[in-house]
Amino acid sequence: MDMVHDYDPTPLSCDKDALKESIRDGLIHIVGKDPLNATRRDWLQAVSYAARERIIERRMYTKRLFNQEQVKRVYYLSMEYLIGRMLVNSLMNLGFYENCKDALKEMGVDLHEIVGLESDAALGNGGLGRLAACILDSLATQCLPGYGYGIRYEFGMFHQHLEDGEQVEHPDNWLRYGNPWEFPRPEKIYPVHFYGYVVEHRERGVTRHHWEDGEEVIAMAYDHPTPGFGNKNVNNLRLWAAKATRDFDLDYFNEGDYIRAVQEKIESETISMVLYPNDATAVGRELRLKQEYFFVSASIQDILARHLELGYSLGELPNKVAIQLNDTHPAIAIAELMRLLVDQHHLPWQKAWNITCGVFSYTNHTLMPEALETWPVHLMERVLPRHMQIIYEINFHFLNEVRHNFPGDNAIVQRLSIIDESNGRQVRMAHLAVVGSHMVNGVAALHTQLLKKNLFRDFHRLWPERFVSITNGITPRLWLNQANPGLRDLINEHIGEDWLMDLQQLNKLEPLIDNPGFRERFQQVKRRNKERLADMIKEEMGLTVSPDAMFDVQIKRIHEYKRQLLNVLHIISYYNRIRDGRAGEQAPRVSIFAGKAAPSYVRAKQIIHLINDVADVVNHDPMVAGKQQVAFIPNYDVSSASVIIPAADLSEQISTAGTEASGTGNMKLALNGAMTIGTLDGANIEIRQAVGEENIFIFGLNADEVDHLRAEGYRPRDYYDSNEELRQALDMIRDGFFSPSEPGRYRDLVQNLLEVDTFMVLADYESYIREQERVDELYRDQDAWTRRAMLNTARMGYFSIDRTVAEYAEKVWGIVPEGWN
Ligand code: 26W
Repeated sequence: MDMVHDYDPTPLSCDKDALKESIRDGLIHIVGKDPLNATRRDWLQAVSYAARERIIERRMYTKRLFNQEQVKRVYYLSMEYLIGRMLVNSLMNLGFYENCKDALKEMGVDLHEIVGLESDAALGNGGLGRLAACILDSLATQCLPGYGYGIRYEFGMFHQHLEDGEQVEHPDNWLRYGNPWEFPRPEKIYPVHFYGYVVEHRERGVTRHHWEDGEEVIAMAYDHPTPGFGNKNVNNLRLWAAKATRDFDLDYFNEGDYIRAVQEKIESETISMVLYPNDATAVGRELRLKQEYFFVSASIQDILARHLELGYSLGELPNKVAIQLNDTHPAIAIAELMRLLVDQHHLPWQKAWNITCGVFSYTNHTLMPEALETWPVHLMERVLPRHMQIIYEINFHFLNEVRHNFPGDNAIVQRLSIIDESNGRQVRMAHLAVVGSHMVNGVAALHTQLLKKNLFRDFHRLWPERFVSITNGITPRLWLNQANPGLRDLINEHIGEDWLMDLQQLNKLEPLIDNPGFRERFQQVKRRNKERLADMIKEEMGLTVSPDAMFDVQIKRIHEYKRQLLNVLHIISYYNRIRDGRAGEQAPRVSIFAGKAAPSYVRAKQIIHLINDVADVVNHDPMVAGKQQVAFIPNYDVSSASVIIPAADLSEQISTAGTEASGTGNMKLALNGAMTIGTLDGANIEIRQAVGEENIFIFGLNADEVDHLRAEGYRPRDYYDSNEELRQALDMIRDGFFSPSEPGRYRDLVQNLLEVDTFMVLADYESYIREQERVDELYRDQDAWTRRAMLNTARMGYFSIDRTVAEYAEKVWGIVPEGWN
């Protein structure tokens, strides 16, 4: 009768002995190895299988419960998920990390030694992809019925190597040793159609559309169950892989062209082969459009199938289904749902449109113009002919509404149109996303304000109530509990573990800052984390850095707007001060960088080269030995972030005001007791509010001042002319001081700064240097510094992803928790 409870949810015990038995069993029967000569990787597989068995049981139970309770579900559509390693996360979320460690120990295996063998699931570029992973963790932890949909890329984010200081990309063959965390679902397959043409015909007085000919690819599901922390809820991330329709096209066989048959199969499977490594620049490539439609079509088909299978009507969709678009990458979903409702289910246009708008909502993650996706109409017409028609029709109805609201204003019609006619006819995906959604959100307060003021100004005039701000967050389960065991234990000892589910509890640490013993413990934790990072730097780069120095950290994608160059200019100026004997008592510093450049982003790669050239000079100059070092840690990913972040003293968040939508690294670093030096950009503004002005270093122009300066005519050369230290640093770069083997290497880079400087590096230089002096001064008073760093940790509760997700659940999705603890 009671469908949930006639299934025993936990037949497998999680005590040490049961785990031991599972691991041994998995090693022998799944991995196929004799415990006597199993490798460490074999043991890793075996432990992973032991965890997976327990996860999947809970998944089944959760699914039954959600079905029985007829919950509303949210589906998160994202091209990217930057998950990282799974084993420790799974064991900790399930609550048997310690038991597992003990079980392994009794079998002679050290858990610590095998976790590093797992490859990162790096199915994302940066902020947007990591946010998606944090959101999945939070949905499961808060017992919210939330499902991720994405692409199972065969190759994720490339591995970055450095050769003579330059980035070289290597493929990320992450599935090489198999993936114990996925469940292939060969029966969960959907056809996805490309190309061809549309035929119209009349059927009982209505026009129907048939999309005919073209190519078909099969999307096959791979499920990745995602366990919540501290409960028994397990949600699901479903990733789609492309498979050929038939293994081989029989026609070619009949024609005797065997090779051609194999080739076609391979070509259709390339759709899910590789993640585009672009962060913040749209790629107008056909394969990218096919990737987007491929995973969207499969996901929408799957969502509709589940909805109907559960016995709901299509009219009930907005009551049972919410779909979140993670940026515009999946925005074609709006046209796809319309197509399925109108062409396949024969709903009248207006009814289908009301359903569609009721279901979708859209998160914008960037204001950068080059990141805004547009597709040439002719490309969309060729690849997705029916969708192009549907977009025209959506636009037709929409523009009628615009004309009705702004009679006679033809300019606003052109500005709002989904089709950009000024640029050789392009489909503006952000416009499609706004028109087809009931809610649109920015990811920090300033970002949302700027969306309303600039990018979506006219939309905001039309539909002010559609826009909300939901500030990003991070999961404390990964970014504090797992990444920083020292700090975690110290916190638990004093305030218990409630903060793991309610990060605001960290404010209970505040009174402890007056406790010298606690401050000392806090310092010791940081010190040990710095030693751990120093070991990693030694091992990976052969560079010895001193944990006595301040660790000054900038870790993020390399992009001009993030202004790694500003940091470099400070490094050079500090270097010159030491050499000229002007540095005084300044504290020793290690400037640490990590981050990847998009392979086609020439200027970003040049910035990496420059950082390494500067590092080479600084690290070998006896005059600055013991005072200054520079390290570029290769291949920044979730795993290296987990080591770098807990070790940071200073967090560099120095983007040009108005360019960084939110930032989430800024939150991870502050939560782990790093002080921030930053501009009034993105979530830095809210971090300042939370931690207090005295506990953050703010410098530079604010977003309004940037606008004004640009409007009145920015002249970077004036700053060069009037600031001697700046001039000296720029001259050194330009004249080859750091690149003696190729003195002209950075000539055009410097020239660009002097003549264009789009991101106003020179305008903010002086204020940045002054703020860095204040940083130095405070750092030399270790006790004062530690107090402020602790206050950062204690006051970062607001930036929990659980608060973010609760806001989405309430304001956007209309879903509520369901489950047991
Ligand atoms: C189509 C190419 C492309 C690829 C990725 C364009 C744009 C993107 C993303 C929107 C870039 C991104 O990751 N944005 C970051 O999103 C984070 C999560 O909201 C924010 O914290 C960062 O500020 C924002 O840069």
